[in-house]
Amino acid sequence: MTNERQVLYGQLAIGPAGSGKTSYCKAMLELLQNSKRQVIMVNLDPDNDSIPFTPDIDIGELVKLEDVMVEENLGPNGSFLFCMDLLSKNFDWLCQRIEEEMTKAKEKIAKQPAESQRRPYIIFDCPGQIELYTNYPIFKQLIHRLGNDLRQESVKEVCDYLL
Ligand SMILES: Nc1nc2c(ncn2[C@@H]2O[C@H](COP(=O)(O)OP(=O)(O)O)[C@@H](O)[C@H]2O)c(=O)[nH]1
Ligand SMILES: [Mg+2]
Repeated sequence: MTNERQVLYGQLAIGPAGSGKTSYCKAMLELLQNSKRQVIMVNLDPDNDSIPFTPDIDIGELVKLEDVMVEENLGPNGSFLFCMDLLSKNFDWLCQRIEEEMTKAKEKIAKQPAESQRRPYIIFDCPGQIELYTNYPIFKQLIHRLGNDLRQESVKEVCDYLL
């Protein structure tokens, strides 16, 4: 690949709370790592208490559910929506973080033997609250903007895994 605009492939794990999204993301990460693929893991669930992998990007860097509950005097559901609204308003932050992780991933790929060099892959572990998909445009906007707004890369094809 020379001047070709590089394409970033990935998945969003979407489904009801407790349906196995995080477990699925972990299994996908292990599968891809076994084939020497560089993977960028993104946790977008502010209520993901015990993540069984280390996310490269975490919504917790931007906002923490427990802080919102205290500072905004909201219950768990209100705090959750507050966090997602904040993420929506800070979409540029997410794009910037993805670009940073892409740079790191490319540096690692460059050190791999040529025959095992493959494009990085991105996995989003998404929240389970169904109203985020039925009543709010945030995830529709997220997928649309991921395809359009990333300056150096684009998320060209995204598979939604409905669990
Ligand atoms: N029996 C069974 N349990 C699972 C499976 N996948 C996940 N779990 C369990 O279901 C619970 C919720 O899984 P989690 O991945 O956190 O779901 P999430 O809320 O959708 O992210 C955890 O206790 C998992 O260990 C599966 O394929 N089979
Ligand atoms: Mg989860």
